[in-house]
Amino acid sequence: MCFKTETEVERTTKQIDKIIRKDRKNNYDTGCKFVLTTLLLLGPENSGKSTFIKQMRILYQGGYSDVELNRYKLALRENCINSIQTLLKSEKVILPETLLCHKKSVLACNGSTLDQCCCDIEILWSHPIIKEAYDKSTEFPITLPTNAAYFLQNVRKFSDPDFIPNHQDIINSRLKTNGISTIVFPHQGLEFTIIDIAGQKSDSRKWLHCFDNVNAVIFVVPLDEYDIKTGNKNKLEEIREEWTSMSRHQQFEDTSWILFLNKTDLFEIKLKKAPLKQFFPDAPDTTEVKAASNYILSYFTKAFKGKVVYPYITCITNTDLTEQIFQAVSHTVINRALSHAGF
Ligand SMILES: Nc1nc2c(ncn2[C@@H]2O[C@H](COP(=O)(O)OP(=O)(O)O)[C@@H](O)[C@H]2O)c(=O)[nH]1
Ligand SMILES: [Mg+2]
Repeated sequence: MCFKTETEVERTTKQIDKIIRKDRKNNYDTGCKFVLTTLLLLGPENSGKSTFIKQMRILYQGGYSDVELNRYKLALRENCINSIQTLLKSEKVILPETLLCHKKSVLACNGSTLDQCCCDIEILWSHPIIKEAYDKSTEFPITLPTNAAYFLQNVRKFSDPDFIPNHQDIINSRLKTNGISTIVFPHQGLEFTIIDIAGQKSDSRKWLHCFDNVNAVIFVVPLDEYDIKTGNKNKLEEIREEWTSMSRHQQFEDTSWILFLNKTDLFEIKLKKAPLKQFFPDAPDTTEVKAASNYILSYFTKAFKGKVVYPYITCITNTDLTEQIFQAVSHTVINRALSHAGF
């Protein structure tokens, strides 16, 4: 989505205000008083922005309502069927005769009829040809959902009519965000508002002024996309251009910049299969995650145009780690706010 008219901007600002007022009312009902702090999440699609907001929700707002759990249940079933169908539809996956009936059954199903092909998915997923296709999927012209293996391993659980997603299921799910999502919660004596502007990439001048009072921008980079090409560019190169352009924006002149190099777990697995040096010739010849992420870190910090950047290597699906990182981020934001105020 991008804002084309002034009314769209106004509508979105109102939408954010409404969510903030609602969350704030809940917070004030607990009797707290807060200093306001706003964090803006930026970064490409699929980098982990919504997952970060989900973690904040679990950590600081006590989780999800029944209606939301139901939405995630449906999303997980969709994620699961989508993962196996994507593999089966690849021209590179040639199945033996004995598996064709299972393929047919799976291709005829959708998220709401997952239970009817649960056994077929289990048989296919345990077969070496499908496992191999999954391992090599980045070499094929297909895009598997992140965490496809998690969805396929859990097909029986997701198909159960009484299935209720737990936090881990929700964190691993992919529910595409359209438009802006916001969360407001008290933490360390501050009221945090975190805004995820999702896919509003084009023409940032149209929407950036909706976010006047941002204390820090968190820019999320999916480390595991170093081996993906978009057009004639590497995906990380494309993301770095966005990073440069956003960090030089005068709107964020006095804003703290926080860089999340995310999906370290997937990065670590991928480094063993696809050497970083193959895609970035001046990278160290290593499969070691620390050295490889340090290289990507300097790749991004060299292209940074703001005043100061605080980098973190993250795995946002890990709740404990994300809690620790958020503690550090909030300290940074508080300290910067105090030094700006002359303390
Ligand atoms: N394994 C792994 N998956 C992640 C991580 N961060 C996000 N994801 C998954 O990546 C997918 C996309 O994340 P999402 O937060 O929706 O991306 P967004 O488009 O930036 O909002 C989801 O399935 C998440 O569970 C991570 O650190 N590790
Ligand atoms: Mg999202």
